[in-house]
Amino acid sequence: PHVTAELGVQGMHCASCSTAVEKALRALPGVSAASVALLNGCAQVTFSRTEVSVAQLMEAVEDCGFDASLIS
Ligand code: 9UX
Repeated sequence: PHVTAELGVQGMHCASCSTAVEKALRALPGVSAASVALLNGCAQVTFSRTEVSVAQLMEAVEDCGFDASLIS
């Protein structure tokens, strides 16, 4: 079953930042949707918990050069 998590993404300053984070999240196996809001620094990610973990989602954000936190 897919669930949606909300991640905080700190340090994004332009649309290229949010696009890069979206691409990185969507490239992960098990992620079916990712939407990153630049202005409020928030990412909504829909994923299969059997295929990918929240820790891995946060790792992908951090590999883009941003700080990630779990909002809900
Ligand atoms: Mo935009 Mo983001 O010029 O690290 S790509 S600020």
